[in-house]
Amino acid sequence: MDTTVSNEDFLATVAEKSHGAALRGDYEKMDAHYVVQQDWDAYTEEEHALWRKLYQRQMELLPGRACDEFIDALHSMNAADGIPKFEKTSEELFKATGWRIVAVPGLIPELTFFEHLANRRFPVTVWLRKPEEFDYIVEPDVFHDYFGHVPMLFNPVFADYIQLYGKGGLKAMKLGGLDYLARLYWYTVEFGLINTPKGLRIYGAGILSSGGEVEYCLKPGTTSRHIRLDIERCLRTLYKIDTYQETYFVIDDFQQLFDGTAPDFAPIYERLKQQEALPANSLLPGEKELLQ
Ligand code: HBI
Ligand code: FE
Repeated sequence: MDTTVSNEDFLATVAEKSHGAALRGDYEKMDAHYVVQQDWDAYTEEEHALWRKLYQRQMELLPGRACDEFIDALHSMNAADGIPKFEKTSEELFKATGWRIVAVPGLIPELTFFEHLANRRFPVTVWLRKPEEFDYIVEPDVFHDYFGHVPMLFNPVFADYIQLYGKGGLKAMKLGGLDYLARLYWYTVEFGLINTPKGLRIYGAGILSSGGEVEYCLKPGTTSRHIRLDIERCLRTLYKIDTYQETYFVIDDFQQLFDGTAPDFAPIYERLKQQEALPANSLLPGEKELLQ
C-alpha cells in the first residue's frame, strides 16, 4: 500500500489544520516514509543552550509530579547537556522495548504516523523551537517529541500500548474512526494522568514537555475535571489544542490502557457515530472528580 500522500496535499492539509501556518520542517530530503537524517552537527550552540534551558525548567517542575517511569527513564537517557543524538538513544530503546526512533521533518500524514507506530518506530521531529516559543509551540518540535514522548517508550506495557494504538489507527482509517482515535491519543499519550500510591502523576507528553500545565493539571479546585478513563467516554470527548485541558482522564496503571485498546473498536465507532460528541468540559451523571 502506498504509504505516502502527495507531499503538496499533505502539507496543504496540515498547514490548514495548524491554523494556516506553513509547516516549518524541511520536507525535501525525506524518504517514502517521511524519514530524514538527524543532522546533529547542524545544531547551533544557541539551540543546545535553549534545549538545556527547557530541560532545566522541566526538571524543576517534574520531580513529584511526573510518574516514576518517566523520571527513571529520563535519567538513563543523559539528555540534559544539549540536543541528543537520536541514534544512541534509539539503540538503548531498542534493547529495552524493541522500539526505535526515526527522525522526521515535523508533522507527517496520519497514515504514515500510524505505520511507524505499528512497527515500533517513534517519529521524532528534528528541529527545535525558537527562543520566543519557550512557553508554547503549535507544532511538535524535538523537545516535545524526544523529552515528552521517548522516555515513556522505555516502559514495556506503555510501549506495547503505543504499538497497539498504531495498529488501531490503521484500522480506524478504514472504518472512519480516525477522529475518535485522535481523541484517545490526545487524552492519554499527550495529556494522560495516572493514579499512584503517592497521588496523581503525569504520563502525558503534552504536559511533561510544557511549562504551566505541569502544576495546573495537579492543582485541586481548578475548573478542570479529573475523571477515571473510560475508553468509549474518552472517544466521545472533544478536545481543545490551545488551552489547558478542561478534562484529564486518569488511569490506574498502563495495563488498563493496553487492555482497553485490545478489543475491536468497530462496534464502538458505529455506536459513536449515532451520538453527539461531548464538549471538553462535560461531566456526566455518576462521574466522580478524583482530585479534591
Ligand atoms: N506527525 N510527526 C508527527 N507527530 C505526531 O504526533 C503526529 C503526526 N501526524 C499526525 C498526528 N500526530 C495525529 O493526527 C495523531 O492523532 C495521528
Ligand atoms: Fe506529541
